[in-house]
Amino acid sequence: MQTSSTAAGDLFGAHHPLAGAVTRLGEQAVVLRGFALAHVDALWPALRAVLAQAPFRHMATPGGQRMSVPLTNCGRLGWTSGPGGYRYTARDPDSGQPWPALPEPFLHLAGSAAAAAGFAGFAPDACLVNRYRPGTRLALHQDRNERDFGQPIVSVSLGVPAVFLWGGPRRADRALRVPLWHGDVAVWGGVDRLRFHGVAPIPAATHPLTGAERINLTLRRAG
Ligand code: MD3
Ligand code: FE
Repeated sequence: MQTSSTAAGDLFGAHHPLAGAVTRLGEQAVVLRGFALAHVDALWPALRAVLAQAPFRHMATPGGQRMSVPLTNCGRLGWTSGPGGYRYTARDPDSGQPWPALPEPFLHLAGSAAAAAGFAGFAPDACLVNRYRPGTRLALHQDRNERDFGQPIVSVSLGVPAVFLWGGPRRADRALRVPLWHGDVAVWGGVDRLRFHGVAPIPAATHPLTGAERINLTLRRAG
């Protein structure tokens, strides 16, 4: 892992230990430190509106285990899990309604972060929203339910910091521990798209915006 600092400037706001830096995790994987800070004022109310329409819920794994991290979605397609496996659906299975539309501030942030990481023209059609409370974690896994692995994934961290686990192409590969703070945006694509990854148990901490929670937005081109 290599972090290079550039002049942060006021654009990023204060309070981020590395705002403006770029942490390179792989040939085509970077963390843009504090990139979302300038977008949070627009993102947050848009996220509240999504949650009012499609609240967080615990899904079950295909094996029947309750997932500890509740989730919801917005966009044309939403990621779901259940006895039928992992899949993208056009409707919220709880309400029977289409998922809420992808808010414009989400699209704007995803497109500009992808472009800054070298993936011009990224237009996501799916946003998975994960909510982490203290002690919850996400076990090492690969994301392979999308149609085109050539498309990048943009991930936005909000609230309480977390340790991201950045593995290799095989589950047994040793994972690097990468701290992610409020406002960090990670972009993964190309040769790094199928790396194993996860989230270590979230510490008991509070953040002024989210309270005890970490919220992660994962924007993808799923269809
Ligand atoms: C690296 N979520 O929902 S996003 C997931 O913080 C997921 O909620 C995590 O992993 C979270 O599937 C991490 C980061 C992420 C997403 C996809 C990746 C990292 C990735 C695909 C390839 C490599
Ligand atoms: Fe994942």
